[in-house]
Amino acid sequence: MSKDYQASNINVLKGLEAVRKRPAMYIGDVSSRGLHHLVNEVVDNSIDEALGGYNDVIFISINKDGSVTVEDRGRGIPVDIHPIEKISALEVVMTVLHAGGKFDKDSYKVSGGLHGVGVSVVNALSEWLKVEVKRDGKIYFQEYRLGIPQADVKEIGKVNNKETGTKVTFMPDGEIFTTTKFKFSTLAERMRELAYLNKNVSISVKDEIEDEDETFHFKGGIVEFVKYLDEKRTVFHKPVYIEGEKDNVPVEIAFEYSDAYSDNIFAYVNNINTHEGGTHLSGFKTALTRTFNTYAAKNNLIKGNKKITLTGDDFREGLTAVISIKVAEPQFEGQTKTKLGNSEVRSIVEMLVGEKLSEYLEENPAVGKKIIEKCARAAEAREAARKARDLVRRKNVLDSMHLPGKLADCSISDPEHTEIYIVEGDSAGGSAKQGRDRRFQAILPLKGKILNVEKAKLNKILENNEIKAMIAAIGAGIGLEFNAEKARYGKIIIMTDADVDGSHIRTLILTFLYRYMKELVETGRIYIAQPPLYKIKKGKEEIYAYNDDERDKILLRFNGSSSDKNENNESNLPKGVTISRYKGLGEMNPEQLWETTMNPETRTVLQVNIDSAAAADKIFETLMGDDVEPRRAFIEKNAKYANIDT
Ligand code: 0RA
Repeated sequence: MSKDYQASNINVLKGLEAVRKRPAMYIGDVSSRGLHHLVNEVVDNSIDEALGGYNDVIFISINKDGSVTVEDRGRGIPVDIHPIEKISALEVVMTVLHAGGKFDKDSYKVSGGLHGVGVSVVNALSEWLKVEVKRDGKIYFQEYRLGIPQADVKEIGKVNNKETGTKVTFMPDGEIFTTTKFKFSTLAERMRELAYLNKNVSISVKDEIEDEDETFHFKGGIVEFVKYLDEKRTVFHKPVYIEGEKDNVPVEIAFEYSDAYSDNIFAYVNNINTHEGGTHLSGFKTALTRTFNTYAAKNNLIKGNKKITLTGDDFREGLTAVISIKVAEPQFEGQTKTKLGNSEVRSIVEMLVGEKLSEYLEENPAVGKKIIEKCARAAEAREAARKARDLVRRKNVLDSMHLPGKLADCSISDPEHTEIYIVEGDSAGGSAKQGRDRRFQAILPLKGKILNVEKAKLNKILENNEIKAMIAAIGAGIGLEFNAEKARYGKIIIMTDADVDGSHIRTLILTFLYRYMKELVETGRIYIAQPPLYKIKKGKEEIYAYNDDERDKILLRFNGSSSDKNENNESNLPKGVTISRYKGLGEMNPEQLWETTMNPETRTVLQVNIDSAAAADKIFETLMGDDVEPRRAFIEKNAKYANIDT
């Protein structure tokens, strides 16, 4: 072995060690989220090949043994001997940090994920990884353990010269991740999004364990994305599609108006959802308002009430839009590094949208007229809502000085240490009030159904007592005037019964928080309490089970025999063991509620985080729309919001 090889080998080992020592620095975290990020990291490389025009299919599978395979028909990772490292380029790409693009400076490489760390990071965090490359009529192979090659790259077969591609299979390292179980829905959700954003690629996801599979290929790209987002809404026109490129920044936008009250704008930079917005988004908003206002004035479209001027908000009511741009060197800023900072992008997007949208409106005057009329109605409603809000404000209902009567506040006031439980029903609220630690836990019981904010105008929303109570208790305002810094509690914990009604109420509360206090959702301050489903008793011993799996494990421990699916069939139970199923929070006494669900030392709470805003929007729309059937089906299938928390 040459000296050079040994020298570079030491650097490789150091690199891998750094990744394994501080995995979160490279992939964000080591929870389920970081785990799925590994797949995204490999897929991003396949997408890069597609952006360069070299690849049109990606296959992903969760294999029987729990490993994941990502296969593409790109050019295949180069395998020739690297001039400096003196080893196969394939080995360099797989073992050296950030080596992915080294060979390929000119290529149109803008993908690369939020962290953009390369496949070597996936390799370093895998118990084992196998790569197969088809290139130059041959199949090459190499295998690694914890990122370390087990042998040199070898040729293992021949193929047709034109057949090229890369296939990576990896088993995440259980020593690194808190969970190594891949979820079909998490992968599928991201692949659906990628397929909309990259219309030339077909992406298949398969789960060999749960026996699920789905293929995503949308020839209409983001136009289809917008239609999908608005599937359950009534739209006013066909989506407007704008495409162009300026100063090497390709811009693609699709939007349409529906009868919804909120706006739903999804902005992507290099396929990454920029939750916090940035220059591309503000460029779009500015251009939209200006272009429509100019068009309306020129064509004399705003009649009647001359006092009304249309604002940016009016042009965004009911707007569903997808913005997708590519930037060679994106600067990501903000709390979650999802805000685009590149200042040149603002004017690029603004000019392109201004120009192309004016053209579109000249060619499609009927659509233009409909949009302006719709936005003018929004302006009138906004004016009415403002009056209603002023009235409410004058009555001090929104003022945090006047806390709602049924709030049992905590004694500490520093939000850093406090939490509020929003509880379904007065009786559970009563137990929670008695069971809580009153120093830092506040309780707000809500009674009956919460208003569905998806289906109501702002003035109606502000008349709803349960909503007023939440606004006043949290004390940070709502909507555009929301100020997270004023929030009176660090954590907002939603506690509802573990039944279909409970999950409906939880969704209504979440929808309200998502639409009107979004920042709390985005910064991870919303949680869902996890009350137990069962109490299992044997003699004096009492154990709580939070799901069916846990129940079965406990029963197995008691007697070595698991209960049947039918939990009411007593004869299946081990001798002397009883199970009670909690139907509602109200069935627990205050001590039990504290012990199982509220004590920070022993409880588990689910943090609500929205990795895919588009998915969240879709979920709320499905759950809150008029159709009862899909809602019921969804709730039954996803008892715990599989798609919005991790
Ligand atoms: C380095 C250079 C080239 C392609 C790739 C890496 C590559 C990596 C992955 C990972 C998964 N699929 C991939 N496909 C390609 C450029 C190849 C060339 O210049 O021919």
